[in-house]
Amino acid sequence: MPCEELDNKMSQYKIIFTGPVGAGKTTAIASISDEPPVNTDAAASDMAKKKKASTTVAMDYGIIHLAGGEKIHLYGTPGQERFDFMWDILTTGGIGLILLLDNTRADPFKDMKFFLDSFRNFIDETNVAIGVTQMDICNKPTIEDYHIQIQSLDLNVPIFSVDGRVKNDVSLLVQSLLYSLDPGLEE
Ligand SMILES: Nc1nc2c(ncn2[C@@H]2O[C@H](COP(=O)(O)OP(=O)(O)OP(=O)(O)O)[C@@H](O)[C@H]2O)c(=O)[nH]1
Ligand SMILES: [Mg+2]
Repeated sequence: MPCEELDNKMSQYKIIFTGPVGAGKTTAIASISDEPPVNTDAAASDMAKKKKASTTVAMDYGIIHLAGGEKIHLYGTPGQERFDFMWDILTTGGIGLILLLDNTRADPFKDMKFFLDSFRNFIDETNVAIGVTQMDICNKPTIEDYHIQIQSLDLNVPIFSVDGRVKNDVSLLVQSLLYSLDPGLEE
């Protein structure tokens, strides 16, 4: 079989990162990608009062190469709701969702409910794992508080504290999603 055909037969998976503005989606994909990531960040004037000067306007893209030749494609959504037309486009064909939440935002539980609701159809068909970022800046609410909120929504979702800038943190979050999809993957 020609190498090109063989390559096409290797498994390819797609994971989507979402969450509010500044949660660290672009940063997390850049941290974990095995190839230089693609991003579509643009300067945003309404972001001036925030700590960052740019925001994603279409998507982020990165890729993880697994030992067996499989590839995990990573897509990041824009956080701003005015670009929410991209959300459906980006989830098509995905196997799971990573929801990043920023613990310094005014109401991270409200953010969590909003994104779980916005991606409800996709989550119902796949799975979700949650990473809470910026806990080094603001340590409340705690991960335990998130667990209590999630239980009140009658969901069972892995939740971790992650720093989007730290490859190992993001990697563990991705692994927890893959494991919740297929416990056999742990081996
Ligand atoms: N202190 C701290 N900074 C973090 C952490 N995670 C990410 N960051 C920083 O927070 C900022 C996040 O920015 P982005 O990665 O652009 O956020 P985004 O989710 O892509 O935002 P949008 O594209 O605007 O929706 C960056 O400056 C990161 O370096 C964390 O856990 N702690
Ligand atoms: Mg971004």
